[in-house]
Amino acid sequence: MFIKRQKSWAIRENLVTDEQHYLNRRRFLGGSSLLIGSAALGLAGCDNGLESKGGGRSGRDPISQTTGTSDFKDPTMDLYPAKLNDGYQVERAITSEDYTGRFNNFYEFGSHKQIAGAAQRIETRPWTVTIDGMVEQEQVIDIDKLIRSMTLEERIYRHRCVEAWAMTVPWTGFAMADLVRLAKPLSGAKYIRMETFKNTDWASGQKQSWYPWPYVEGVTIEEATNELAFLVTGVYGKPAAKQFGAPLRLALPWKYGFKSIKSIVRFTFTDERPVSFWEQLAAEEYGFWANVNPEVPHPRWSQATEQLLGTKETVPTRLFNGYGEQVAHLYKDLGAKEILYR
Ligand SMILES: Nc1nc2c(c(=O)[nH]1)N[C@H]1C(S)=C(S)[C@@H](COP(=O)(O)O)O[C@H]1N2
Ligand SMILES: [Mo]
Repeated sequence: MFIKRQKSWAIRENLVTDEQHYLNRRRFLGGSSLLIGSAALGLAGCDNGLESKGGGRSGRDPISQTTGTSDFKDPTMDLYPAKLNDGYQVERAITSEDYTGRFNNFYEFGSHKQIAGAAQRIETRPWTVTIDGMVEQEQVIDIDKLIRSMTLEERIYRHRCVEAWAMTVPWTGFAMADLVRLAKPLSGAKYIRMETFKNTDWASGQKQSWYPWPYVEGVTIEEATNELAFLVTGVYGKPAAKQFGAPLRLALPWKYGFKSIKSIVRFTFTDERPVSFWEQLAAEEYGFWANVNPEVPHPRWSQATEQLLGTKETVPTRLFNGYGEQVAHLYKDLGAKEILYR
């Protein structure tokens, strides 16, 4: 079933067949507090036990298969699990890694969800991150040096894809504000443009020339320094599996998921608003702001509700994905539609 190719929108079948896994997870969590992070639970390594009970996966161990970590030892392993920051918890159950690790958007590897196997081709070491543009001094930083210069913590965030599904994930990482501090932007800089790797040996999707590779995203500096903007190095209490966007991806929980760019190689500080990958393809559908807003439908579907991955539950969508308290002030001069587009 996992191997079967599905249209990117055909998530229903998956959601139904995964119910068993979800229930197991709930039982594992004891139904008491669903808000506990993987640091507290020591979740890393517990998934095998769940897997054997799950059924429907023909006895494989899909997590180790899809993460393909056997011959690669992550040099930052000793930093996990990081301390849970309990200022960032949510009322929803954490979506199981068994689900989120196999249902991904990563167009570099195809326009369907089952890219986890193919994504193992990313070579996450050596890896450098370039900080350039309107900064005091350009820097090319080794990823391990960067990670070790930051204080990692775990945060549980909701994630809302523009396709109307949602998940709840325990990310590990550091505040994007700390990267901005490290970059020392010049006073004229207003935006940060971010880029994913470009490597057709790894990512066959990047041979598709009708897409404007590399994947690009952008935020204002105010957004980047908002407390919620989080640079992710790990998920589920361990270094991020490649399909999640290792070794460094963004999490902007109040915006539609496509803003949360994966496998970042460059941060460019600029006074020009960046044009994102999706904005280049369809600006009327995927605007710069892309803040979650139940009142403004996508041109082709409603955004009023969202389906929780791994369950049959559909819940109302919340403005700014429920993070208005932290971010609404950034957009006070924008109208309902502008909150999304413009
Ligand atoms: N480089 C890159 N980053 C990306 C994407 C992508 O296709 N390429 N997809 C985005 C979308 S649409 C979503 S919903 C999230 C999905 O993250 P996940 O696979 O970890 O759930 O990644 C975002 N970041
Ligand atoms: Mo998405």
